[in-house]
Amino acid sequence: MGGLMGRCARIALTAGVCFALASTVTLEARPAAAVADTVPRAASAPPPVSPTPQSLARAGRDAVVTGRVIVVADEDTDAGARARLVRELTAHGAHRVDVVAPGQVPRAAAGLLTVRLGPATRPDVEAALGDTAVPDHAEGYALRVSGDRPGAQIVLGGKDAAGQFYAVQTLRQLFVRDGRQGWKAAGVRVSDFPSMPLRGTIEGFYGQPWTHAERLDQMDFYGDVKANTYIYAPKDDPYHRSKWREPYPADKQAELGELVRRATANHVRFTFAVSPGESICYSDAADRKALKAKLQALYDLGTRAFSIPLDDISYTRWNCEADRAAFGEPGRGAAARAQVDLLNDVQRTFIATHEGSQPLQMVPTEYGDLTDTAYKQTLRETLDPAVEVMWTGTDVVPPKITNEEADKASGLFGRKVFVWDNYPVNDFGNTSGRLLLAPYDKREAGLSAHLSGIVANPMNQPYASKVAVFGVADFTWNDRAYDAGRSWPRAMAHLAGGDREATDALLVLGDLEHLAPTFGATPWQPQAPDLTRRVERFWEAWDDGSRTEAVEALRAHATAVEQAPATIRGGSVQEGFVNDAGPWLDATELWGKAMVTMLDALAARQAGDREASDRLRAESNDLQQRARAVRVDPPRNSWGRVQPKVGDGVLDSFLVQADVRLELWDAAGGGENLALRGTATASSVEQNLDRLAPRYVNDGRMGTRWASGYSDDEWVQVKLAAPAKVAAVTLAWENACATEYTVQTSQDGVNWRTASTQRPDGCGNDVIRLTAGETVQYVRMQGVSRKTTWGYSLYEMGVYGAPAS
Ligand code: LTM
Repeated sequence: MGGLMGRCARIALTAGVCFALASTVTLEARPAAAVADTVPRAASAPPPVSPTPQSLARAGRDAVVTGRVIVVADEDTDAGARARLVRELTAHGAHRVDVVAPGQVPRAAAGLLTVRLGPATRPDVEAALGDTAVPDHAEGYALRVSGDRPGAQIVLGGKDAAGQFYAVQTLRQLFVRDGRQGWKAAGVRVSDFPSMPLRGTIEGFYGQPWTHAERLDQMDFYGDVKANTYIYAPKDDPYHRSKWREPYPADKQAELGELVRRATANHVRFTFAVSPGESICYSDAADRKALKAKLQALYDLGTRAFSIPLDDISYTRWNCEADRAAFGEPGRGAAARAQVDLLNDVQRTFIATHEGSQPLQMVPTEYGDLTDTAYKQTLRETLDPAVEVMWTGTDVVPPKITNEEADKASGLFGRKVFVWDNYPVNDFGNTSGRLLLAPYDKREAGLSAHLSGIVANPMNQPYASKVAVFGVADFTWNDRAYDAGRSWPRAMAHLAGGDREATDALLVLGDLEHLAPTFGATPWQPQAPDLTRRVERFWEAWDDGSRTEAVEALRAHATAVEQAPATIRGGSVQEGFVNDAGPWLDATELWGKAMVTMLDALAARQAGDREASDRLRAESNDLQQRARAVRVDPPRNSWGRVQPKVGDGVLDSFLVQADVRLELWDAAGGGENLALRGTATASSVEQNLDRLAPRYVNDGRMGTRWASGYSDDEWVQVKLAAPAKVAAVTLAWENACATEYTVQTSQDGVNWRTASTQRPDGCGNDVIRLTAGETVQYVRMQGVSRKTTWGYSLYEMGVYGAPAS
């Protein structure tokens, strides 16, 4: 006994923690009165908990964390839950944590905080939970925190091991300060469980896969947000797709083993996906053997969940002649027959024979629509009912997912579908230069009734992806209580380690990285909604004559933009996020400075100081040039070394507009984007596709675009509604941009003057300033040479100036 106590005392000194599942531990009791004195009255609202619990109510007093805490646990207590509990108690005021078995809580523990952790059916846990309901639901838990006399007690009872772990994850968010030094846990009763069985991410993007260290960090993050699924499916891991037959080299295999262990400790199912569809011969016994050997290698590492994605492959050709004989001529029905044959075989001869394996998952080749076809019919009728089928929504990137759509998808595939949600993934053309930091949104409450789960396909930037994944975890845990507007700041607070200033800075950045594109013309999340409102209010007030107030209000926000990067880099925000966002932070600081300086220029001009105004305006334009010169370097995305987009279409438009107002100070109504009311025409349209028609170049939307035929000598022009004095032209280029072009103006659309020749060093947002002396009605971008073999592609062409009359 003495030996054990001695060890405990030593450990307590060094690590602050003492584990002793032995029954013989005695403790010196802290005087009960000292504890009772510090017991606070129950505060009104408990701290916010994410994901939002199904039921959380105030109950009794808060429980003060005493210097020594007794944890009651046994061999049925989840190891990960216990380790985390001890860590959290230590971080919140416990200098010593003694872990004892049930029934062996020492008498001397009176007055100390007691924490019981284990299965909800363990007698001491059950008794202490009292009338706090234990949900009859996998991964569910009940939690009771009570500071009521005689002894403060916290009880965490899990329906299963994951439930215990999640109870601790909830408790860790209930600690609040007790005076200056101490901590207490809010007095609550929680009965909680997830609405969806599968919650998490699928690393399923193209481009540079995450590193091993980044993946390990993600597993811890998923544990924190109660996400239980990580599907390993990086398109550019050769052993996942192109070299699927080959085993992982030893070093990669060792990493995967470590990852599986870290996932398991966090109650995350590491799901191994292998994508053979580009080259498999479905009917070939050797290929099937190779596939199962690949799965077996991962099973041996501890993996118990498997997926066979068959997305982004062709079903108009076979990979071997034998498949033609086995399944018929290539086509939707034949492809489905071949796939089902393979998948049923894997489900029945591998999954079903490997103990502990979860049902096989698959991604159909038709994953993003609601059209019934021979392919879906075959899957629906012949795929083993145990197999989970993934679905991305009504498109690759759907603008929304409704209950009706999910219900229809379930009908088409003959089972509840598992959503592969292509947000915040940024591996496709429309996301070029973007970090996607908007909240997870537009998924209808009630989807849990129709889906088996949702996994987000994240960005190549793992830490920046946490903003959206936090929301996905929140939504999938409790879709009916999900509120994007409430969840988003909590995600930022999580990244900022709870620091308020850093959270606010992240929210400012998030607004500037808010645009979420679809594969089509219309983004499903708008760019910079907060800044847009502020700019609109600015121009209204400015035009109403409240110019000083207008400048003051917007300048305060512009200063917040300018300072956000330094705050984010200040130490509280996760370092990985700071690295992921580096180029965007560099650019944001410059854009913010440019905005502050331009507002100062407006104020100076308003005050009659033309000289100061001109100087400040030039300074702002110089800062904008520098902001435009920033590059994402080195790039992690397939879109390469491009300009990081920051509040594009809002912040840069404001600056152009302000600049033009200064240029045309004496002209009435100066500064509008006159192109919006003009008519666009072009020399050609790529493949005569209506969705790339010239009218999309001046519709004011960054998600739509015009694209030309594939030659250098192409142009697009806007005829303004009336003759105007034009001070600036803006061009927002897609990846197919010009390496050289001219901006031409004309009064009659026949005789043209070259106003400027441009040779940009990358595809970004160009601003071309013109001398607004002349009255013109036509403005044209005339291509000279192209960057790619495609044509020219412009999201928007803006023409800023003042009507001539
Ligand atoms: O969405 C699916 C099922 N497959 C691919 C993904 O790998 C890719 O990341 C996304 C976004 O580009 N699009 C896909 O089609």
